[in-house]
Amino acid sequence: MKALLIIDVQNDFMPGGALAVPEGDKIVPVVNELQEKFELVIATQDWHPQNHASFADSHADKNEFETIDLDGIQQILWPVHCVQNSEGAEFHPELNTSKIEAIFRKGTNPKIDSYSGFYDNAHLKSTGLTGYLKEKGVEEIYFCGLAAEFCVYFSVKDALQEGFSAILIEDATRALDNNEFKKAKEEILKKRGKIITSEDLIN
Ligand code: VGL
Ligand code: ZN
Repeated sequence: MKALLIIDVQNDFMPGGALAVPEGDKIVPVVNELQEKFELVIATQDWHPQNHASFADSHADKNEFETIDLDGIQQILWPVHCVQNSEGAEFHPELNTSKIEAIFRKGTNPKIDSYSGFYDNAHLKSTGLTGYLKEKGVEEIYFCGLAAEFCVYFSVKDALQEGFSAILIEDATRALDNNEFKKAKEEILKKRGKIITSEDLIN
């Protein structure tokens, strides 16, 4: 059984959003087309409280995109984004949500960030996604969404570690920084993940 996992296709990651990923909106029609090829479609949603520790605004005299030590973990400080129930946290209005069977929210603990859809960044608390997918008989997870070198990459890594096959659909993601994405792709291949394009699935 295979599943499509749509990572954080939310307004704040789109051009004009609080944490805009260049060309982030270009993936939306591709993701919609891909969904037709899957019997099981799941999504994640970055879902932060207003005072989240990953926000630069939550720290006195810290700047956006600065890295700090947060309880022993390196944390990039982000602009305020994907605040629970805000418009920025909503899915892109053109994302087809009718096939999404479950939405796993992450980043809800104000004290720790969560890039992966499976675990927080300290790998202490699970979202329950592994159990959900295993119960559904999923063995292969196809990944798309934003941002390529953060939430998508961390989710792919965790999926591989949890024993799933993980396949990244390269043209159904975009990065904040393409150099970092290149390194992430090399890591994925090293860990026996796969990288394909949407054309390999559509047609
Ligand atoms: C993300 C940074 C902070 C992502 C979420 O979805 O890739 N990146 N929060
Ligand atoms: Zn976030």
